[in-house]
Amino acid sequence: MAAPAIGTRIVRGACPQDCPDTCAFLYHVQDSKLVAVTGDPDHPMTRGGLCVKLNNYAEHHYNPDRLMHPLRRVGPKASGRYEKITYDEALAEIKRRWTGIIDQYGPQAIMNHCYLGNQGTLNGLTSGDAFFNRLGATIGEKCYCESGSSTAWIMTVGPTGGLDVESLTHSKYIIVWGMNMISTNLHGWPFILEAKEKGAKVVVIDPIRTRTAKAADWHIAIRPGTDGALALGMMNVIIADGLVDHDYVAKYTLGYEELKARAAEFPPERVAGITGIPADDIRKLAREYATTQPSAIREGVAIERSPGGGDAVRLVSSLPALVGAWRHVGGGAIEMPIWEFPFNFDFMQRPDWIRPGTRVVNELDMGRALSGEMGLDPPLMSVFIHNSNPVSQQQNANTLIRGLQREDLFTVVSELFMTDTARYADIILPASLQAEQYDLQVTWGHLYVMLNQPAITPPGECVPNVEMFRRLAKTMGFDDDYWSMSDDELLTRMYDWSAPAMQGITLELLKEKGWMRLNVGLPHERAPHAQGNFKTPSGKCEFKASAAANGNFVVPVWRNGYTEMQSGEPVDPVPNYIPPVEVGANGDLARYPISLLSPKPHAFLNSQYANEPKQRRRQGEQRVVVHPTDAAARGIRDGDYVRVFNDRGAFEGLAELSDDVMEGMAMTNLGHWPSLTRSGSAVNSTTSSRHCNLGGAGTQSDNRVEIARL
Ligand SMILES: Nc1nc2c(c(=O)[nH]1)N[C@H]1C(S)=C(S)[C@@H](COP(=O)(O)OP(=O)(O)OC[C@H]3O[C@@H](n4cnc5c(=O)[nH]c(N)nc54)[C@H](O)[C@@H]3O)O[C@H]1N2
Ligand SMILES: Nc1nc2c(c(=O)[nH]1)N[C@H]1C(S)=C(S)[C@@H](COP(=O)(O)OP(=O)(O)OC[C@H]3O[C@@H](n4cnc5c(=O)[nH]c(N)nc54)[C@H](O)[C@@H]3O)O[C@H]1N2
Ligand SMILES: [Mo]
Repeated sequence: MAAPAIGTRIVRGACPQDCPDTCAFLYHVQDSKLVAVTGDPDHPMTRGGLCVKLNNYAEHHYNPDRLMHPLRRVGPKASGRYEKITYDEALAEIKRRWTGIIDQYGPQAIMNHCYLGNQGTLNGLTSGDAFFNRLGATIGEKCYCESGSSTAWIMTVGPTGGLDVESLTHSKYIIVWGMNMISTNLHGWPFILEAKEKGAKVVVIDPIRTRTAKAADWHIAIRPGTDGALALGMMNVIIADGLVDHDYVAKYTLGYEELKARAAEFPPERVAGITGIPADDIRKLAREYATTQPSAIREGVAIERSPGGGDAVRLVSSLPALVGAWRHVGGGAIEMPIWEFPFNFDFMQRPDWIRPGTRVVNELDMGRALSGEMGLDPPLMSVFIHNSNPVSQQQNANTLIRGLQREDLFTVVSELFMTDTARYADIILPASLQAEQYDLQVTWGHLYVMLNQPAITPPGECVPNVEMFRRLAKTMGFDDDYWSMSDDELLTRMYDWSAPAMQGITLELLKEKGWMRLNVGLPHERAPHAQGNFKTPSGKCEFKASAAANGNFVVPVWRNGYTEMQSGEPVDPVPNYIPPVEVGANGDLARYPISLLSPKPHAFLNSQYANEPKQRRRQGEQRVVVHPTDAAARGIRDGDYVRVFNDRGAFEGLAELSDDVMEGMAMTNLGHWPSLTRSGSAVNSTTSSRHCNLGGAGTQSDNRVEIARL
């Protein structure tokens, strides 16, 4: 890095985004102005470079469209007509409306909807939980992402960080499974490249020939939602060919005989019919994976986005134990290492404030709840949305829009920008951006504790989420100590600083250094399950899960800390292949022959930066990638505008013909703001409300549509 200009002050920070990289920032400040944000060259993951989304992050703070003051709606919903009010007026209005709703319907008529616009401990996923639990509101389960994978991972290996991404340099065989790392985990990719340079083979399992697939040694194109069958087919071959590590299995696993019986039902020929992968490729993959040690699996979130996604993650996460990959440094699997951080969720989320019997609504069902489809009693009369842009990101968005249009619904949105969701708000509260706030960033892709220190003051009346909830609590008359604690007092209690992983790490040291590695073994020596030590009830890798006795549960973190297990549908103790509903044989193939995927955009972070000119140029307009054969059958040429539709909704985009997608399949990127597209709609107008079989997650990959030339 070049030396900073004279008069420049450097402040250490951390990227706020919902991304496995959580980069270490250097804020460059001149005369109280943020002039640049660069990546810390000393951080082992960031290595000095930021991604296309964040490399003009300083300018993002000065985007003229930022919301600076609270606003009150003065026209019809979504008309965009607002008047500027003071923060105190906004708080008074919220109190007046909520008090009325509570008097008439009780506090459960209010629901919080928060996701990961910001990933801080103070300002992130759990930032509203304590407040809304204290209020007695309906509990919102936060199931946009990873809730299915994490439930599955915890059922199989327990809450363990598993393989460290930095240890991948020691791997000899790496499967990137349902992840487009070069777009979504860019700073993890160099470790794979280093392994590749040392001779490792890199395999990508993805329906699409992505940038990552193109950079790999072998791309295996799989039909969406069939990963469970592929894992069972691999197990079938591994067992039939005598490639099981029987010593490891005997000592450190549970339920091998049951798993073996299940795998016997999935010979490669059958799996080929389900997945579309040639049987010989399944055999080759299984043999190479089992015999090339250390072998590693980098699991992407996409595996969960299908009706059987939860069991698919259980099966994929069972593979390393079967072949003894965990024995080695660089062997095993990565879901997310977040489980190594000693959070004190009881303090963060205050589940002790939840009143017995409080109802739970999955945030992904907020549209159905608001539009009356769920028949809730009392109905939802108010929603508070922060850190999230559900009109763009929630599946089956048209149902949500119908709900948000209700004149009797009181909607508060805390935002940085006038997003498509904020347009439905009655009151908008302006939020501060990362260089303006203090936080300890939560990370889910590496093992460093990251402190973000404020470099500049927030503009106008913008405040961090943590301060917004302090003000709301005082307005609502809550007098608990919690609401008077400083940021540092809160952080001191939100982590167990005396846990072994935190030895030697303090807030004081973090203020000086910016980031520190957890004490969980160094990348070149870490093999956390070489001798079992799984964090399951049995201490073993559970091919047959003890936790299945709890039914279909949601990990408490995603549930405002609420731990009462929801037994709902039973869960098979031994994972199985559960076929997709729409993409599979039962889908409406005649009317909707195309299966549509909506992976992450390269230049946006979910819907963030989709309003930034530079990132918009880089991402281009909303496109629909169609296979040439399907295009020819519909008279679609490259560069035509097309309409993509099903019974749930429609959107338009620019057709791009490519065999990067399989025949019968199409792809469009998530993240475009509906209001910034030509049709005023985006991919989630077509996705369904269905859930994955575990953890309440979504099924965005199980979506059938038709495409027509405009
Ligand atoms: N640039 C960028 N980076 C991001 C984000 C972003 O929006 N933009 N978002 C962040 C977030 S919130 C997350 S969760 C991560 C997610 O990062 P990834 O895990 O990479 O997630 P996706 O883009 O959803 O999907 C990855 C790949 O899975 C494939 N896929 C879809 N369905 C299936 C399936 O059924 N089976 C298999 N095997 N593959 C399938 C898709 O084609 C896609 O290429 O990325 C984070 N990083
Ligand atoms: N079809 C389809 N849909 C998907 C997915 C898919 O693969 N396909 N992926 C899903 C996944 S993995 C995820 S994680 C979700 C993401 O869903 P969201 O978390 O809702 O996604 P974002 O677009 O990042 O929206 C976050 C919003 O928070 C705001 N924000 C940022 N920082 C702050 C802050 O400090 N305070 C406040 N008050 N607001 C802030 C941003 O401006 C932004 O509008 O989307 C899901 N939706
Ligand atoms: Mo996500």
